[in-house]
Parts: sequence; structure tokens; C-alpha cells
Amino acid sequence: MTKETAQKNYTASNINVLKGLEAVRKRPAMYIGDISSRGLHHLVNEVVDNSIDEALAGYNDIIMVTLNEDGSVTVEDRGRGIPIDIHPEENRSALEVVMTVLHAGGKFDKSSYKVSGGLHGVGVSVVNALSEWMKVEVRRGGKLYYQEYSRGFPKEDVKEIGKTDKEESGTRITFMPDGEIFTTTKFKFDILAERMRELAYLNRNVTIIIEDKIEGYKENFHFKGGLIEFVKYIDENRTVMHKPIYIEGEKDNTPVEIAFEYTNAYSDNIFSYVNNINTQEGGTHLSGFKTALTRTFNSYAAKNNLIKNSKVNLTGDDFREGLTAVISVKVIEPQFEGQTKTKLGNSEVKSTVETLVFEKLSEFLEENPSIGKKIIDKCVKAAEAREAARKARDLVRRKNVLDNMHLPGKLADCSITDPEHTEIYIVEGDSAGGSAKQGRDRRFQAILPLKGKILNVEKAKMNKILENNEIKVITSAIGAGIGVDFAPDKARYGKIIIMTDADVDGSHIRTLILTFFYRYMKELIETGRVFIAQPPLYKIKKGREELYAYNDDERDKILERFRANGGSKGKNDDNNMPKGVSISRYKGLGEMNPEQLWETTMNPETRTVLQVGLDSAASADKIFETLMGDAVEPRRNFIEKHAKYANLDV
Ligand code: 0RA
Repeated sequence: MTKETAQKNYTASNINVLKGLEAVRKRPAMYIGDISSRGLHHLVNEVVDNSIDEALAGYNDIIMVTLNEDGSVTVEDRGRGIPIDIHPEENRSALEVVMTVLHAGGKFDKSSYKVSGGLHGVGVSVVNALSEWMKVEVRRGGKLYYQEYSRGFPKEDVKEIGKTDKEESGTRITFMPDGEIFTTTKFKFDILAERMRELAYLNRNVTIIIEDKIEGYKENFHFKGGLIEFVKYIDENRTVMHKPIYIEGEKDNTPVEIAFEYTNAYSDNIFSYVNNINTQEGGTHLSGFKTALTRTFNSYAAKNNLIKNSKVNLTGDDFREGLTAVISVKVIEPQFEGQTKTKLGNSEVKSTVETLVFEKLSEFLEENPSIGKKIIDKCVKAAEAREAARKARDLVRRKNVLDNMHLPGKLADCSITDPEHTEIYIVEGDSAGGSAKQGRDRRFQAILPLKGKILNVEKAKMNKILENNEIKVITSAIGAGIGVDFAPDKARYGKIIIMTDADVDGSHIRTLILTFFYRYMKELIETGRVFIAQPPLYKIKKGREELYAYNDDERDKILERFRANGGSKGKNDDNNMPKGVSISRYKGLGEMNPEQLWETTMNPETRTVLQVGLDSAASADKIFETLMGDAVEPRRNFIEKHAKYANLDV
């Protein structure tokens, strides 16, 4: 841009752009959730969502995501290409408007899109504002256009830089995340691939290719079977009872797609999506599906005399035991509600889904009577087991074990009772439990030491689960019931913090506890109340100065500093004494005295705790099933791939 044109173009709209981009850089978390790894990966999803929108509009069938060698990312599609003509109100290329104006997102012409995805839906301009640089290439009408930006500002006007095939169109966006904004700028292939796989299942016409040029990974996701393949993938390690049932249709302008099947599992696994967004808190589409399922199976069973011998009534829960389902709806103007804004509120969608499922499922059952009978038989068994579990639970309740009037003896409770302000540490072992009890702030911190391992709930029935002592203790300490009875509002603590040793046993115990929470107190995880304590791995001492390191990198940095100050030159080996510097490695929590434990791991002012979240509910389910379920081979593979403690334990 010459100085003259720059001045001429510097109008009110430019000032607004400036303010917009500034706002994004000032408060990035408001636009992308946070500035950690999660927010970083969100940038890619945001750009990909635009290419998915092009696909939903019917103009695109391929998306390529590339992690480049220099740390930047390229997202490329074969859509129509972002329009380049002059935008009448803004007086500059529409491309520049899309890339630099907040909420322009490309959707200024609402008629060109039916629905659009993206949780935050903030648009590509936000990604641009948070990138050190961004480059965009557009192929349209036989020409190739280009523009480049620096932290959201165009470096030059959009220019034509070449010709292309007339038939060719599309958009290619490359960006370098800004190190001034993010705590990390390193993309992880696995995290991105997980979402790309999910998107490919949800949009069966799209092929998504993701490549990591640094690590040399490449995946090509294309699932002709869409949701049918998705449920098969989710149940890969489960024993299924029949081929998936598939329902597809459109009513009141709302496309609905559902696939489901029954397995021999005890819990249900229902994943619901609105405009490709995982609605973790469910909503009207999910309740429509559940209602239809109960209604259809009840009337089918009655009509075909399949429950006349059953002594118990079938409830909605019975029709969902062992159910794996994926529900995907596209809603033009979705209203999101709930704690995490992932609950669909549009009331009309309930009857849309309900009517459609009732119609199509009835039809399916008429045509597949043997599957129908199998499912009903299973549901009857579920009802009988539920009845038996209820009796077991009543028995336990009568003995007051799950009653919070009788808190477990091992629990050292806190004095404050308002869950807003309280937290409970679930601690591995009595000796660490002892240190934690002495070190804590007893006003708001409760300590519950566990003895050894809790039961693997992935492999046990409800009545066995209720007999397990550690599970009883955890359940009564939290005081909000368990499973279908779980009432999150009754939880006695606002934060549940799992504190285990940094070794193989510790990580196993942690996984067992998390599996239990995920299956039987899921809302705790969904509402972000479960945390993992981060005890230090090393204590480094020099003279009177004592420092803690939480990983090897930190340890090396501290040693480096001591060395620079003290002129000593030693190695980082355990128990090495380089001139007055000593390192001790904590092998377990029990090695720390109460003061150290408080200082390093429990003091809210100084500690770090990891919040347990569900990035993708489907992948969380898969991980727990892989780690805790029946199949051995996939577990071994998973552990080999993700093993962290392999060299810590020798
Ligand atoms: C605005 C309008 C149109 C398409 C797009 C934006 C668009 C944006 C992105 C972002 C990544 N890939 C994209 N592809 C398209 C409609 C164009 C028309 O009507 O021709």
C-alpha cells in the first residue's frame, strides 16, 4: 500500500477493525477459551470450521491440514474461495474484510449458508489477530489472489498473483500462532487428528487429510458410512449385539442423523452433536431421542407380546443399558444453554427428533424382528438387574454406608460446609494421607486417604461396585449418591483433587478413580470439578535455598541457574552434590513432610492442579474402555504409545 492510499483508506471502518483486533489480543481467552494448548488448538479448529461450512453448503469435499516445519499450520479447502470483490460498505476486498473484521466470519450473507458450526464461531479474523503472521491464497474464477497479515493487519492490499484452472477454486490459509499470546505454540498431531476424525465421521462427504511435517505423521479420514462407522469405531473394543441401526431424515428444516447399537456394556454411551459441536450437556435433541426410544420399544414390545413374562416394568434407563449412540442434528439458529454452553435449548427440536425416530425405528423393527427381540430381551434383563441393584443399594443404605450422616472414619473433614469454598483431596495411601492431614488448611480442605486400589468399575456390575469399600468411602464422603442416583448439587465439596504418587501404581490408581467418576459421577467431570494434584518430582537445595522442580526441564533450569551463580559444574544425577547443591527425587508423596506437601502441592496460592476435562466425550469413552475394558491388545498398544513413566520407575 502506498502512503497516499493508506491515508485515503484510513476511515472509520479501519478504526473499528483496529479496535476489534486490539480487543482480541487484549482478551484472547474471551474469544478462544484460553491461551494454553487448548486455545492454541482451537485456532486450527476455527479455520477448519469455515471449510466445513463450505462443505455443509455443498461446495467442498476436501480439507487438508498441515503442520509445517516452521511451526505454522496450513488449512486448505476446495470450496468456492473467499470472495475477493470489493465489499460495498467497507470499500475494500471482501477477503480483507473476512480476515480482519470481527464477526465478519464470511457469513455476512446469511443466505449463502444454511447452518454453520464452530463452538465459539468467532471467525477466522480472531485467528488472524492471534497469529504472528497469516497468509491467505484464494483460487476463484481462474485467478489466484493473495494477502498477508501481521498480527491481524494487512501488509498490502489483496493482489492477483497468478492464474489457475477455471474449474479450480478454494482457500488456503497459513498462520503462525503468536508466541506473545500463547503459553505454548507447539501443535500436537494427536489432538488435532482426534477432532478431524470426529468431523469426518460427522460429515461423511468430506475427506480430511492431516499431516505433521515435523514428526512425519499423516492420516486420511474419509468415512462413507458416516455415523454408522462412528458407532462401530466407538465400540471397537466392545462386544456388540447387532449391526448399527441408522436413522436419517429432515423435518422442519432440521436434518437429523442418528446411528446406534447395543453392546454388552452396563452403562450407556450417547454422544450428541449440534452443527458438529459436541453437546456435552445434551439438550432437546437428546431428550427427543431418549423419549422416542422408550416409546418405540415399549409399544413394539407390547404389540409383539415380548414382555408378558417380565415381572418388572421397563424404564427409560433399561432401554439405554449398553446403548452406544451418536446423534447429529443441524439447527439453523441454535440456542446453547448450560454451564458450558453445550446444551441445546431449542424446544422445537425435541419433537422433530422424537417424531422422526419413532417413525423410522418402528419401521426398522418391523423389518428386523430378530434384532427387535434381542434388544427387548436385553432390556428386560437390564430391568431385572436394576431391580436387584436397587435392593442391594437399599440394603447398603439401611446400613447407612452411603449416608452422609455417617461420614467414613478415614475422612478428615473440613470445617467450612459451603461447597463453593471446599475441596477434598483423595490421597493414595495412609502415610501420604497422614502428611496431607497435618499439612492442610483444615478450614476448607478435607483429606480422604485410600488404601490401595479401588475396583475397576469398567468390568463390574452395580451391586459389586456398591460392595467395594474404597468406592463406598469416596461416595459417602462426596455425599451426592452414585450412578442414576447421583445428584451433583448435593456434592459436599466444590473441588475433588486426586493426589497419587508419580509412578506406575499412582497413575493406575488415578485412572481407576477417574474411570469411576466418569462412569458414575460424570457431572463432576463435566462441570470441571475434578482435578489432579501435581506434586514436585525433585527438591533442589543450595545452602539455605530450597527449590522444587515439577519436571526434568524445570530441574535443569534450576541447576543451570545455581551453576551460573555458583560456578560449580556438575551433573544432574540423583543425589549428586555439584558444590553445595543437592537434588533429591521424590519417589512418593509419603517422602514429603506436611509442610513440604502444603507448600508444593496443596497451597492454593502456589500449587498447580490439572483440571480434568472432556475435550471429546467420544474419545474419553474410548480411552476408558481401552484402559479398563476387556480387550488386552488395544490396551497394550495404547500404553506403549502413551507410556510416560517408562523410565521413571527403573
Ligand atoms: C464468505 C462467503 C462465501 C464463502 C466464504 C466466505 C468462505 C470462507 C472460507 C474460509 C475458509 N474457507 C472458506 N471458503 C469460503 C460464499 C462465496 C460465494 O458465494 O461465492
